[in-house]
Amino acid sequence: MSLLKTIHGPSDLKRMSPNQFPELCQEIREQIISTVSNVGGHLASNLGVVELTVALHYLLDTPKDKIVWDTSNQAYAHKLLTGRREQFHTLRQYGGLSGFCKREESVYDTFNAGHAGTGVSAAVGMVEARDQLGQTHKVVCVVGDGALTAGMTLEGMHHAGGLKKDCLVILNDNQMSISKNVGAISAYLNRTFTGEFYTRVKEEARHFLRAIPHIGEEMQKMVHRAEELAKGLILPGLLFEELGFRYVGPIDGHNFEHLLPTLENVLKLKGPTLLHVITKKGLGYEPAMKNPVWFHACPAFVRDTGEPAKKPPRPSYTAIAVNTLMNLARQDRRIVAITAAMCEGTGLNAFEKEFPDRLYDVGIAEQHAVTFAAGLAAQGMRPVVAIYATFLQRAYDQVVHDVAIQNLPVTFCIDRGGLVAEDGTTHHGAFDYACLRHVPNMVVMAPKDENELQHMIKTCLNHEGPASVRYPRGTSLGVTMDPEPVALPIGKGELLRDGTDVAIVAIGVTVWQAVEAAKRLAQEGISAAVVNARFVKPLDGALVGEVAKRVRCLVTVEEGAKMGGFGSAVLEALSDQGITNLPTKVLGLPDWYIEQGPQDLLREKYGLTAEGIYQSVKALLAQLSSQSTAGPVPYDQTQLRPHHGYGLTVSVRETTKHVGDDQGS
Ligand SMILES: Cc1ncc(C[n+]2csc(CCOP(=O)(O)OP(=O)(O)O)c2C)c(N)n1
Repeated sequence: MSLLKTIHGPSDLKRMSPNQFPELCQEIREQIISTVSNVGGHLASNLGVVELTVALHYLLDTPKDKIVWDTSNQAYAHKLLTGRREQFHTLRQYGGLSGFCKREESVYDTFNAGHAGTGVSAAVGMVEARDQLGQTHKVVCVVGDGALTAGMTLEGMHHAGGLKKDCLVILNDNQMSISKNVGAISAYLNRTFTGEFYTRVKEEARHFLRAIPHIGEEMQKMVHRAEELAKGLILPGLLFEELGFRYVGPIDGHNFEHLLPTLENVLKLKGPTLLHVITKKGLGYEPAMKNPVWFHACPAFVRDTGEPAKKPPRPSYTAIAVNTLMNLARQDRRIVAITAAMCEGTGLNAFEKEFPDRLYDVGIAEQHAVTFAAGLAAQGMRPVVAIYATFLQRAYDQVVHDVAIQNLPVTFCIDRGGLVAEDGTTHHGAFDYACLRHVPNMVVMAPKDENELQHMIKTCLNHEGPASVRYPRGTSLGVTMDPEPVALPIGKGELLRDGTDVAIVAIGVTVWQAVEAAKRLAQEGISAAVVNARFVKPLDGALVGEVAKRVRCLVTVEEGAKMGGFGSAVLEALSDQGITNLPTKVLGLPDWYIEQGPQDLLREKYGLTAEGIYQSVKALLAQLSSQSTAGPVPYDQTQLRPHHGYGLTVSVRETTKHVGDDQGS
């Protein structure tokens, strides 16, 4: 009889005997491994926190007591124990469970996350709310050693230490961010448990798999050994004590004999407390233990071998970008690359291999990454910040205040621009065009394909000021590559097709979709011009204006938020040129948060495919013909459509077939 199947919520867990927990954990691991092998996800982090999650839900009175999971990429066991086991197979899929905590998904999810380092601040807010409201529940934040390097975590601890309110921070220390954790804080944590204790925990973990058939017996031995070792090894966490936290630990996060009594005791302590728990990423699945970096956030894989289920047919945009960067770095000693804990994701691990002393992994510290780049640029270097669009959001002020005002030559390689699929709402790169295009001095580019990408990277590095190039998640198109990257003229778009009925002005990955749409329109006798804008800023207003003058209407396309984005730039350019009577339509992401789902599906849903563009052009032309007989076109109601996710009940008027509900949560 499965133990996990008997758990419909934490109260069922409380009815169990702790003796059953090792078996339960084994079942939880099984469930996580089999689901993630099908749908992909954050495997290694989740396998590392199974015991900790069971212990927390056993001892706390959730949902009255609050658990805040920092980043919340490690909340799968939490989901399984809080009534979501039956939906677990839908994890990270369109309409399914989120891979992160979502308040709209469960009362047990106390705070939405996806970006690292927000947990402590949110927990401190909850502590204050509790006290302000005269409540008595407990607030516990689980934060990883990677997220501990985020400035926000330290800001939160700094505040909490000063407030002196009851609050427990659990440091889930697996010595890994996505890759090996870096920097002085990580080195500090290392020193706290160097030597036997940590080595032993690792040893125990290694034997874990072998131990499973004889759980009881082996566990007892492990407990005994760990207890022996722990004696006298509990070193003060000076750093945390100085920040006003009582430090307890380190303890073995896979050992219930330690976890349960220690947690029970620290939950009774007054004031801010930090419990240091040592865990092992990937525990319970050998391939993930061997390669926790790949299994941090992996695609679907073959369970028996740990190999990816599918191999991409062509290199990714990321790989092309980094190859270009390496090519240019060979010729220019001033080029250095910076990542904020995303060496693998941004492809910079290849750069690091060739230029180990020209790659900086600054930890989860996007703000620092950007200002650090500004400092390098101020002294004559050519820094390249490779960063996901979504994480650049955190460094907005640094882009403006530290880079752009001083017109410093920092290159931003903005990866995962646009829709990113399964990671969903917190990870889509929706706002970068809008965030960057109003920043004076900034050049904002997006290539139509990988060949243009290499030229744009060269353009950035040639430019004597800040410049960005944004490219999507996924496989490149397979176009022929020019032998060498060449700098493009800044602010010049290209006219890919001329036409007289409609102008489709597109940017980035939407350009080829626009060309496809134009071909289809041509079959119906509709003559469509297609402009590849290349630059969101400086926009080629002259080209747009010239084409606009010979068509009857104009459509813009971008894979980004419509508000203040590329389409807005085109409309402003038309208005600046006095072209005010041309019917227009802006295609892009609407004013609500986009749900998780496959890129193709979301592109279709939001009308950003060739078919969607074709339909929008036809609708606009139809409006034009009806307008000539029936007066002005009414204001597009889709602009008014309210946010429809997150449990809010609102009435929705569907006005086009390409926008729809935010059903992801
Ligand atoms: C602001 C931000 N930058 C980068 C990331 C990408 N990221 C996701 S998880 C992770 C590592 C987190 O490490 P840690 O906090 O130790 O948690 P673990 O996964 O090891 O449990 C990183 C860098 C992110 N989510 N948020």
